[in-house]
Amino acid sequence: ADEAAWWRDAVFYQVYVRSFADSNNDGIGDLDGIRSRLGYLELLGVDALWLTPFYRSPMADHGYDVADPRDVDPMFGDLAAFDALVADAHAHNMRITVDLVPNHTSDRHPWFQAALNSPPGSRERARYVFRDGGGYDGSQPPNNWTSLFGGPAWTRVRDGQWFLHLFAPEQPDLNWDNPEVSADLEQTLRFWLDRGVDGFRIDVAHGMAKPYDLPNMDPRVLGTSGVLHDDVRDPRFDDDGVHEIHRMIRKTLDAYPGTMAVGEVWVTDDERFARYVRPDELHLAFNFRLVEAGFDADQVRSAIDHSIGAVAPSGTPPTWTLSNHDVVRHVSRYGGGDLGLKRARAMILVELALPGVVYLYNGEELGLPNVELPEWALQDPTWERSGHTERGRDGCRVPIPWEGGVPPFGFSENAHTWLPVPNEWHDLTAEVQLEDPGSMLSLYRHALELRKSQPGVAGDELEWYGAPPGCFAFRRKGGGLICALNTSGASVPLPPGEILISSGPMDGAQLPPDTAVWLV
Ligand code: TEU
Ligand code: CA
Repeated sequence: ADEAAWWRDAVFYQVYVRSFADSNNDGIGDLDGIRSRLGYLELLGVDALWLTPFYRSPMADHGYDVADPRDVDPMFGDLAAFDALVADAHAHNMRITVDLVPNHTSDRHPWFQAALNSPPGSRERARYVFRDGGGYDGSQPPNNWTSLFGGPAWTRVRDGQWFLHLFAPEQPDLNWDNPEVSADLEQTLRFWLDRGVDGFRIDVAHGMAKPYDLPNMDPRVLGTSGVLHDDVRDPRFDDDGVHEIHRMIRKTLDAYPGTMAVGEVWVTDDERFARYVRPDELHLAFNFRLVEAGFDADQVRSAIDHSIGAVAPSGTPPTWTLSNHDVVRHVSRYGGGDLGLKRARAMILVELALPGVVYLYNGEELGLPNVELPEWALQDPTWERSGHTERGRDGCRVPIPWEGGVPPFGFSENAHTWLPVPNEWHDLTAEVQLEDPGSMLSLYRHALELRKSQPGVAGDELEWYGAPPGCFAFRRKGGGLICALNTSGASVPLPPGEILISSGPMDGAQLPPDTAVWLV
């Protein structure tokens, strides 16, 4: 049945809920705001939405610190607003997937509050990872693990014990050896499935399970972000025990036909990565190789080959991502300004020509750049915890400009939005771009429509053509469509065929620098 499943070649659209559309003018995006923009998303031509966490939360990590996973935070609406959003999205032929955060809770979750108020060794503490300290007097953390947001992964509580947090101290890690923890996640899954969701995005899906004895990190992986360093394993992530959790999740989903789960799996070893996508585990796993590749044909090609190769043994489709809410927007990564835009236009044609599943990040279809926010505006915990050496992730989370000439451009009627929207974005509004056939938005709409209508975009394997240095061309096997990309400094001849769509003006019959085309 999976061979025909809707998600195998779907285009998902990630909605960063705080930043999408504000219905009640408090300056923060919300569920009713999303509902009011479903017409736009249908016009854009996406198949499904991924909503970032909207659950009850004190918002220490903007919702990735969940205090109640089975309720909507009043900031974003309520359960009735969620039900209305699901119903309307379905009426617009779009599916809804939601974020799950099983690695940790908020420190305000009733479980963690109970753990703080209970003694060492209690049942309440056993839902989290509490340990006695190291050093002769227990004043040192239990091991040398670091938090991905900076500093030690341990915080000490009043009675002297320490608790583990791979992210902020407001995000204590759950103890997945405790059956209460998995029973609770199963309840959360059913809660949202019964409300009609079509699937889940699983946060830190390679985390959750921890090795029983919590061995020290190898000094060579200290200070990295959990990515495997060649043959050196990072004990914080990708513990074998995590697979049992994914099998529980899959079993629950299988009782709701047509639903799916995609995991955030930051594991670079192909074999270990492939263990997550199986008929009895995750349907899909993100890979971030296109995020890591520069605008360079060789790097992009090797990212593509690698990603396809990693999932081939599993028979599951690859996934493609250029941007998300954790990384610098790709227009800026590619050089910014007109050059960044031109390259981003080329890369969306590459991405949409590939076999598998595409994840778009809200605002990329408008060509939004990362924003250099003033320091007073920064809110991301990674800014605080880095000791202000890193600017954090706010720059890719600025509210979406919809219409009009004055910030926040229809995102809200309140001028004080949670992050300020730059004045220059009056040229980038959805309203302006819908009218302009040369806009980024028009390119996305056209390419998404062609992707649906071209039978040639169906085959699962790629065939590469010989191409000049700095260029590549591939065809989906069994189909007619060829995609060619030029990242070199000079125009190059095109493969034979008729041009279906190009990311920018052609140079006579030649493909100019920073440009991609589809040919049939
Ligand atoms: O991200 C996990 C993760 O590994 C990345 O956050 C990355 O290490 C980080 O962005 C570096 O700054 C997920 C979510 O996508 C992220 O937004 C959350 O902050 C994080 O989990 C904690 O829940
Ligand atoms: Ca609001």
